[in-house]
Amino acid sequence: MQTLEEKIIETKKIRNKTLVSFLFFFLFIASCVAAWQWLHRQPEDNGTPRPLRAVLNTNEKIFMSLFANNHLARSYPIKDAVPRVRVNGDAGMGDNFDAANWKLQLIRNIGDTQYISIDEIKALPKTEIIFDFKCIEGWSQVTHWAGVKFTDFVKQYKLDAQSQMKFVGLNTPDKEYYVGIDTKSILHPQTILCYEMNGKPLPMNQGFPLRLIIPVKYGVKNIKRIGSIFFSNERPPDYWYERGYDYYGGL
Ligand SMILES: Nc1nc2c(c(=O)[nH]1)N[C@H]1C(S)=C(S)[C@@H](COP(=O)(O)O)O[C@H]1N2
Ligand SMILES: [Mo]
Repeated sequence: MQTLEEKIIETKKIRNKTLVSFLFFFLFIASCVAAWQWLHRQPEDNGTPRPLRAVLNTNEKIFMSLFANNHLARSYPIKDAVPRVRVNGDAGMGDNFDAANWKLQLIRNIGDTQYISIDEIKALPKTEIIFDFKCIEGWSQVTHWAGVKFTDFVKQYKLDAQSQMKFVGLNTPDKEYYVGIDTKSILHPQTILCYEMNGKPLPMNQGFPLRLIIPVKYGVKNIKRIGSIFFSNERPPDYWYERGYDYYGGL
């Protein structure tokens, strides 16, 4: 049996413990708020506070070092491909586009641009891919595409010197949407310059006449309505990178 005195002491102990816990809880919350405020007082680097950008850059280095050409995105049987493919993103997809006179601008070097028609591209070996297309917004769907492997395009147009460079840049004809991709990823065997979806020419809102399909990357890098392609050792401008996402965009 506890004496009255012992009971009082025990109650006091519990009260002290509760107070200390509350104090710690309060300090914890306060330091979270302070850290958050500090983070947002830091200078920005392409749409995100500099410390967060540093984390993204480190992650990117790790992902790049793990990348391998024999690591394929999973492919699916044709019956799994959805018939109605979601349309997402319309930057650079304005109405004032002259599809009939479109030619791909292949910028081989500064001041040396080659113009390539869609028929010339369709004449190259055709590759199909059915894979799970993933958007950073959190949705994904199994979709079916066809076009020419980027490596076959490189072979056909003798871009050996260019493909030694670190990055490839792609722009829409109006330059409203643009992506930069590390050359290793664009030379991955599943990357295609794509002109067909579900066995038919690409619909206008999905990038007619030519888009990029790059299964090793998130949706953002799968640029629709390609206008020009160039090569560079510096990171080309990238639409979503400038809005705070990581540059690499790998899966
Ligand atoms: N020109 C252009 N290409 C783009 C975008 C865009 O806004 N403009 N959005 C990207 C994003 S975020 C995704 S998820 C995919 C969506 O492709 P879909 O519309 O064929 O589903 O396109 C990518 N390519
Ligand atoms: Mo996306």
